[in-house]
Amino acid sequence: MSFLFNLFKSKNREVDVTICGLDNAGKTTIVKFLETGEFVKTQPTMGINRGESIHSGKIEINVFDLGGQEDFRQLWSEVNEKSDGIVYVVDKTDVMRFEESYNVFHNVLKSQLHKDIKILVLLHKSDIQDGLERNRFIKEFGLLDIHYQWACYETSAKTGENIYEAFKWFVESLKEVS
Ligand SMILES: Nc1nc2c(ncn2[C@@H]2O[C@H](COP(=O)(O)OP(=O)(O)OP(=O)(O)O)[C@@H](O)[C@H]2O)c(=O)[nH]1
Ligand SMILES: [Mg+2]
Repeated sequence: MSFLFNLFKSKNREVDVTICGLDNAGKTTIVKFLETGEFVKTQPTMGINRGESIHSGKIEINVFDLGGQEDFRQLWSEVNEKSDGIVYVVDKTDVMRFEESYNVFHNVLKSQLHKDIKILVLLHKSDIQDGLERNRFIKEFGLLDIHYQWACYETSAKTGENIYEAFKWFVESLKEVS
C-alpha cells in the first residue's frame, strides 16, 4: 500500500504527473519513497516507468517516472504534453551539471507543457551538505520568471525531509486542475 494512501483516500477523478530531471537526480528513489515510506536502492530507469498511483481525497494521481539519460529524453514530450503536473528533480550536489539541468528544464517548459500545468521543483539530496542553497537556486534556475504555478522544496529520500510537505503542496494544487 502506498505510503501516502492513508493520507489521501478514495477516488473521484484521475490526473497524470511525470517525474523528470537528469539521470541520477533521484527520481525513482523519490517514487519508491512515496510508495514505501523508506529509502530504497534503485537502478537507472530505462525509458518510462509507471509507478503506483497516489490516492487523495478527490483524485488519483498516476505517476510516470521518466528515464533521465539523454537517449530517453526524447520520450518525455509525449508524456509531458498530457500531464497535469510535473515534478522536476535536481541533484543539489551535482553543481557540474547545473547548466545542463537548467537547459533541460527550460526546454521542457518551452515545448512540452500546457498552460495550467503545476510544477514541483525538488532540490534533492538535502542530506548532503554540498551544493546550492534554495534561495540562490530559485533565482539561478530561473523559477522567478516562469509563468506556471510552481513550488520548490529541498528534499531527501534518505531522511525523508520535506517529501511529505512537497507532495502535499502538489496534491493540493492538482485538486485545482479542472
Ligand atoms: N544522498 C542521497 N542520495 C540519493 C537520494 N535520492 C537518491 N539518491 C541516490 O541517487 C542515485 C540516483 O538515484 P535514482 O533515483 O536512480 O535516480 P534517477 O533520477 O531515477 O535516475 P535515472 O533513472 O537514470 O533517470 C542513487 O544512488 C540513489 O541512491 C537522497 O535523497 N540522498
Ligand atoms: Mg530512475
